[in-house]
Amino acid sequence: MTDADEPEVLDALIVGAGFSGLYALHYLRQRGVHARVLETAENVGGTWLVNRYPGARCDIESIEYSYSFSEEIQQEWTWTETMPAQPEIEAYLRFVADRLDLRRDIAFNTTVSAMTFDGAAAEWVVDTAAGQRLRARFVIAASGILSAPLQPDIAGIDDFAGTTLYTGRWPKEGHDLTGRRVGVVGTGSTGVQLIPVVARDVGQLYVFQRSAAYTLPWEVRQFAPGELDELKANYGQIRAAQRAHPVGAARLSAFSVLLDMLSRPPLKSASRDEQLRAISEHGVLGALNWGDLFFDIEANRMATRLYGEAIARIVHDPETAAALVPTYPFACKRPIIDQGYYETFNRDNVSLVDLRREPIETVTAAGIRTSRGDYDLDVIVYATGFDAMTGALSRIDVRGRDGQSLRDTWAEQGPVSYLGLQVAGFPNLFTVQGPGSPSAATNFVTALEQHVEWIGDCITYLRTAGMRTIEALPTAQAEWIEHTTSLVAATVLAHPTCNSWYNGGNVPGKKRMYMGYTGGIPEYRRRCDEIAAAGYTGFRLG
Ligand code: NA7
Repeated sequence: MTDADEPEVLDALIVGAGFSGLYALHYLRQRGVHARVLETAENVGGTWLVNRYPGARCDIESIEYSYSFSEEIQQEWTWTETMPAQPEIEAYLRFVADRLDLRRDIAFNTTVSAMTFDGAAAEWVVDTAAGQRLRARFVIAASGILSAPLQPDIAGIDDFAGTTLYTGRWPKEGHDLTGRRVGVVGTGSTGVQLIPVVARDVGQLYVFQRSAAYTLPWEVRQFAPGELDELKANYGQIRAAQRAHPVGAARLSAFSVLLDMLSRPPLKSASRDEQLRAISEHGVLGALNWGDLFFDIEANRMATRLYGEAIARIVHDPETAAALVPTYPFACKRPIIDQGYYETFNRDNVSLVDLRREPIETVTAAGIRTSRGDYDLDVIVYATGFDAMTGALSRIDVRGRDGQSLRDTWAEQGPVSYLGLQVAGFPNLFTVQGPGSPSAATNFVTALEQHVEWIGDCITYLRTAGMRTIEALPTAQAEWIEHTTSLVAATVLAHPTCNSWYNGGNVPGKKRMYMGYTGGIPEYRRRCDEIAAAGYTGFRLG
């Protein structure tokens, strides 16, 4: 890196060394583009490096939640479990970084604080928190969609005298919870994964639940001897099926369970006997496995009631069972994979604190005080989620044409973007998995490979054609957002009671807008390819 007076001009600067940033570096390198990665953390891995909390796991099968671009990598790497746990994903990304010799172009412990577009030079000026400055023709924001943790707005949070842990920045060396009095705040995917695991060790666990979760019980297992080899021998077919699949994962995943539901009979037409048989045979999943829940809010509410009956068959204490029933529509939040979540509430050392009935008043030195009383704790774990999709970039002072602020643009207009690839007013800044792209509504890895390849090919095209800039047109952006929003308009995702990180409803003050593209990756890829082939329709090239 150079000093402020003699800035190096890179062809491309990549922000983040997670799944997206690593592939972006490799893809650009292969095309002779001089690129460099800046990464806040001390190693590669992105969100899979810092979310080291007990129980952290992906909800897509390992053989599909992995890069498809390299036959060598997919043959050489060995997954041990069907759904990969965090340590294995972290190790996989380290392996990839070493295998492709990526580290020499990554600056670790380097946080980007500001990025300013210099219109005259058609370059980005990138400043780091340590005061370094770089210049680059293009910036690729591979800064992650779930990488900006939300600091919960709870009074007295800093007054706690015990240990405060955040799932999104879990200590590398772990934290021994054996015999401790532990409070967990948050029951999204993270809380639901963590709670059954820590419950086995702690002395007493209090689960502070503001919104109950819908979960999909799941069996995760080790691969049987020879099973992975057989899968690897068929990787060509597996990847082809994955590419053709709307969610970029053709095997079992949280998404495939949801998609399968669409072809089931409607709940509204099911007899009471059929409903009860469904929960007798399939537990909570039986309550949700119906075709009309996504589009018919009444059917969705019926499913919630049935779901409550299924919980009551598992959880012994009726008050706890009732408190575990969600009050918002199923499927408006990401479905959660669960291994023994409800059973955990039958343990003597686990208590549910229903914040709908007794809200948190303050954190004290001794623990958490709700409207009903004090819970004395040794450790508080916050599993309170992320400012998704736009959070990581909004934390950087990004200035586009004429000093336009990206943070302000998204605050005022909502999380706008053209294709999730660029925001109008910010030339030469590409976002991997930006809002309005398949991203979180699909297998993230399949989606990011498509994004990285499209961006890399675009940069190569511009260089070959002697062009210096590419910029999304506001009209194209507006049409795209209208399109992505219209795709979910008739679904529960757009229901006013749906508050999730998908629509920004989990962040106080964030403008609500569904931030995914639900038309499926193949259709999205077709549109992106068509746009590129037509000379980048909807973009201004200069
Ligand atoms: P989520 O799914 O956003 O869940 C966060 C949880 O934290 C949720 O239950 C929240 O309740 C709760 N929360 C947030 N702030 C507070 C405060 N102040 N008090 C009490 N409870 C609070 O995040 P996750 O990390 O679990 O999962 C995110 C994604 O990561 C997941 O979908 C996977 O794709 C991976 P709320 O619902 O807002 O009432």
